Amino acid sequence: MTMINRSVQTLDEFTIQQLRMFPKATGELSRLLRDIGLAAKRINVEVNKAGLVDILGDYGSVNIQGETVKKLDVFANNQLTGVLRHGISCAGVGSEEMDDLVIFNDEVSNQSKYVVLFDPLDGSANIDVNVSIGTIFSVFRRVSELGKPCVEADFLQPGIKQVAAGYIIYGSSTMLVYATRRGVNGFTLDPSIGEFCLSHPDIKCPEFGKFYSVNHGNFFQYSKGVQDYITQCQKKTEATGGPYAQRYIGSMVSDVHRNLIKGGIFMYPGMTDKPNGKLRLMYECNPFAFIIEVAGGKATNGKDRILDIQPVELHQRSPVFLGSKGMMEELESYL
Ligand code: AHM
Repeated sequence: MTMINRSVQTLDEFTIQQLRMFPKATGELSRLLRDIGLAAKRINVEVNKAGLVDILGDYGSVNIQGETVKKLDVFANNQLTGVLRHGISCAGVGSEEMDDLVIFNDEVSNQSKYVVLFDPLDGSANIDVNVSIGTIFSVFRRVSELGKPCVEADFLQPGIKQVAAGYIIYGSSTMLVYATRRGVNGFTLDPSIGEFCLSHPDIKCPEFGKFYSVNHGNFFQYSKGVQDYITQCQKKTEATGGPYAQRYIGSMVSDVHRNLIKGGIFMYPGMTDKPNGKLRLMYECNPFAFIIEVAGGKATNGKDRILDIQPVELHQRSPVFLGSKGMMEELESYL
């Protein structure tokens, strides 16, 4: 018989313990995180089956039960939207997968004080080749009046206003990492009990690391400053301890997760034909900038702090540079 290790704290136990430190807290954020954790467990099950599509039926085809097999990113999007709609902590959601916001607009949701933005399955192009992918989320306290449906302005807040942000990485093990202003904590899914268990308490991003992560194929489309910095990363110098190792999977959750834990810098710069790069401010840059900053690192768009950018539209893109504080400062001297 498997014995449960009582010294291990589950995600629920951890958020409730945090809540007890604030007697006036309502517990809505804990419930919200629990809802996201539940969606993550369901998505995890499907992601783990992804390699079986060839024998179980391709996406879009009809499976043996007569159901249409949904694309995984659509499945993930529906799961997250569904749990948040049926929970009691969220007034509406925005998703990288959907053009428009979903305002829940029912009696309970209109009383909820949070809105959530998410990228349900980031890096989904990597599914076919069994590379880790992830879910990214960002939580804002709404600014509109409680009791009414939430509005676009609740979502279009600068990243500094995030109450929490996090990600789930579907990797060699599945982890949920989330940050509030109080710290960044990581939980690993224990499949034997189906719970996320605290495995990485109080994560700090090392001040310097050994990794730089960037799409080298786009090198000649980057600005001179970025090119010079990348070239510098490949040189041996006393001051930086370089050369750094280049690590780039092309799955932001995996690339940033590694650099958060081990130290390093992640870059998706603007390019000659795409001055704002590829990644989305609200779904990718903001949540990771928040996590990295709470962990002691830095995040900019090459000029300004990501968290200070006032968004003008939900799906806007932004160049992004984030990671270990010392490496970011080195980069800034080139830009
Ligand atoms: P997606 O929104 O199509 O999933 O793309 C996002 C991903 C990020 O996870 C990753 O950092 C980036 O795209 C990689 O892009 P590129 O292949 O251009 O380097």
